[in-house]
Amino acid sequence: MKTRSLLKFALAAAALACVATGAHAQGAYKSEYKMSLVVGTAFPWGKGGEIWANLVRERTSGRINIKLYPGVSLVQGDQTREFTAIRQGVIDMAIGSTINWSPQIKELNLFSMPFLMPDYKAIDALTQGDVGKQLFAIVDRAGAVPLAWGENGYREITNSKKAIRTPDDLKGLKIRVVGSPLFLDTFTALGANPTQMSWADAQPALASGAVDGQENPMSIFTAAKLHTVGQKNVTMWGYVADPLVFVVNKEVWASWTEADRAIVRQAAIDAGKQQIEIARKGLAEADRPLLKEIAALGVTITQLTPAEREAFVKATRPVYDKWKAQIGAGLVEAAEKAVAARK
Ligand code: X2X
Repeated sequence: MKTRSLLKFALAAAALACVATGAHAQGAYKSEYKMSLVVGTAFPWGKGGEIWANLVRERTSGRINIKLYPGVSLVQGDQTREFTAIRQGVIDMAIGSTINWSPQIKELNLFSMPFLMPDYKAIDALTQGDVGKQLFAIVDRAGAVPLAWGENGYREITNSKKAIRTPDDLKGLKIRVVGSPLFLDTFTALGANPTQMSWADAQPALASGAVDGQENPMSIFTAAKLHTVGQKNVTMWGYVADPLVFVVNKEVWASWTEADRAIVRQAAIDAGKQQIEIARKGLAEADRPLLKEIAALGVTITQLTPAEREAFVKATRPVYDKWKAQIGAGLVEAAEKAVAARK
């Protein structure tokens, strides 16, 4: 009996040692993980962050505790440096726009190709299909672990001066654009005067009239109350949309147990689904009720006829062709095929 219980003890000790070594290879958990976001929980984007963080906290019984850092505050508001900071470990995890990471990952410019994605089904055909998989492999190689897709949304053009119906209406308008040179090319091709600045700088620039207009999803327009900074004209041209990507820093990812990684991944997928629904609310329905709410704020909403829209497609085509080569013709062609085959 005595030897038997000794043996039992030895086996139990060995098992414990294994568990301990396993945990050691993974490394210690931090008391808090920093999640970077451009905007807070008043926006669908920030809501997605809140949902992800809450799901992870619940499902890991608090082992993984995430704090939101909106305003890209971990990189002093410079959203174009967010991806680098994730790679370097200044940021533990993030939900980032493909636009903001495109300075480091040129393939993410795909979604900013003017008029590539005519409708929500086209976005889904890319993110949820082979193209999405290819892009995740690229993000992974660039130095972060991609887990799920979310969505900022279709970026509509707004300004303080006039209703835009033709490319000519954009002539001479000073337009704030985001961090990729592709946007400078697009707006230059349209005859506008684009200027690149961060989201943090954009709002005061609109308020002071230093710039006349900007482009952002309607959910950003309403939550940031852009009608109060002179943006009284909105044109629904749906020229590009920016998906969001849920990622984790590689070292942080490696420090978690297999089981916790699975939880964080599934939580990102679940949060991404919910986040996309929130982002599309009021816009994906046939009558687009959100537009009525915005019009009620004294905003003129211009809807283009197919022919009017085509004039913008034509004017930006040289930019599309130039960037097709820069992004990689193979990837862009795969995207074009996926869009054409969408159900
Ligand atoms: O800066 C923008 O326009 C925003 C908030 O949409 C992004 O971060 C891409």
